[in-house]
Amino acid sequence: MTVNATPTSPLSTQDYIQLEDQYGAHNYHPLDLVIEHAEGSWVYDVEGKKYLDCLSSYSALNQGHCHPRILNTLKEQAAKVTLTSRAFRNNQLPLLYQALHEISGLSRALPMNSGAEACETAIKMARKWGYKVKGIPENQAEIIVFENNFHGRTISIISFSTEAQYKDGFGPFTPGFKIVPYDDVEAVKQAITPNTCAVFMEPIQAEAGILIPHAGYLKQVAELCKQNNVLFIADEIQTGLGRTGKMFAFQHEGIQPDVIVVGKALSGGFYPVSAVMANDEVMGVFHPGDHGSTYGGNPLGCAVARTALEVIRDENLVERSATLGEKFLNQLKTIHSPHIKEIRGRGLLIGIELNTKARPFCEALKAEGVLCKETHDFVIRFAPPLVVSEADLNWAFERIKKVIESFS
Ligand code: IF1
Repeated sequence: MTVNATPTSPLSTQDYIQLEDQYGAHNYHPLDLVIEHAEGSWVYDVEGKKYLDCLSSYSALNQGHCHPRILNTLKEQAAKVTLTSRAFRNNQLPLLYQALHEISGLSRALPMNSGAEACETAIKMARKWGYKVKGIPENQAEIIVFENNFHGRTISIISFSTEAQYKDGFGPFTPGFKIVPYDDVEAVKQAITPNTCAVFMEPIQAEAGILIPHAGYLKQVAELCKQNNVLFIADEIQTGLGRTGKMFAFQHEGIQPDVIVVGKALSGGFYPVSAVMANDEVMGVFHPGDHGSTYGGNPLGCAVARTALEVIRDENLVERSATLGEKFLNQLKTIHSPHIKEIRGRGLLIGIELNTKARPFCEALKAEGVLCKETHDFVIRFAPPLVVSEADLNWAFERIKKVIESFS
């Protein structure tokens, strides 16, 4: 079948799906709606049907779709200068550095584009710190990571994935990572050696099914790190920037990591911008030529990111996430169904763990106008934009309740 769009015969949902199937790599299994435009918490498909977005592109849209303030910055900056490369300076990067310092308390930042690149950067930085500052013998540095982690798709990152599918067919892998069970302080303690340069973790394991460690865990791991001169690296790419009801998820335990990695909502969904933050002693290991990126730190991305951070502050998105998240979680807990194993969440990052496959529930919710995605087969993840209204959440709740309670 050939598919051709003309002004009189626009493409249908099936046409787009067919084109995608025919010409695209099949590395995804998306829900079959084709989004045409979006605003705030709502998306509209090519048939004009509207849906409440309860995924927010995996927390990249904390500020909601097409936020007018960020859009304005994007337009204005795009008309001025978009890319300088780091061969020259631009007048937006310094201002983003300052904004990142203000939210993190860490003295320096390094800009990249995707989350995976920022995680790679943190790994390189931790290793170099291990050799140059801690004095680990060459090529012996070890990084402690966790079962069921998710930090991206590059070869080095999948090298320490415990998800067979993420590794299958992609070897050989990068050595230097020690995998221990999550939420087990003793396991970290046992794994630390004089060659350990860092502990690298998600403060809440989102992809693994919204796994929230027990109270005190992060604090105890952070203390272990201090005692052993090991860097604590927090991957806040998904949990950061307000998603869990704090600016960063580690703040629930009042700790200060040595390194923080952010991405996703750093640009409010407009543009890939990520960053690694650390203090002088750690960031100081990078010298000119050690590391970089063509687009990392470009003025368009930096301007967009700075406005995206301002929106989080000016619209009290951290507080909204905390209050709305608690209300929504309590509402969800009133749903009674033999299919539900556990409901857990922090802020507006919520998972409903089922004792059956979650995908059919997500399909049924889509038919009701609520978009969400299963994670790890058995968990439905809810992560609406933090600008979502209470009324819209109530609307979603009614539909979620109906779908789950009527599921046979
Ligand atoms: C996909 C998952 C979520 C992340 C954390 C780094 C990255 C991610 C904590 C890498 C990315 C995304 C990737 C996206 C789906 C999504 C995801 F299910 F795959 F695991 F959110 F849970 N650290 N997570 O969550 O950032 O390089 O993608 O910018 O389709 O792979 P990235």
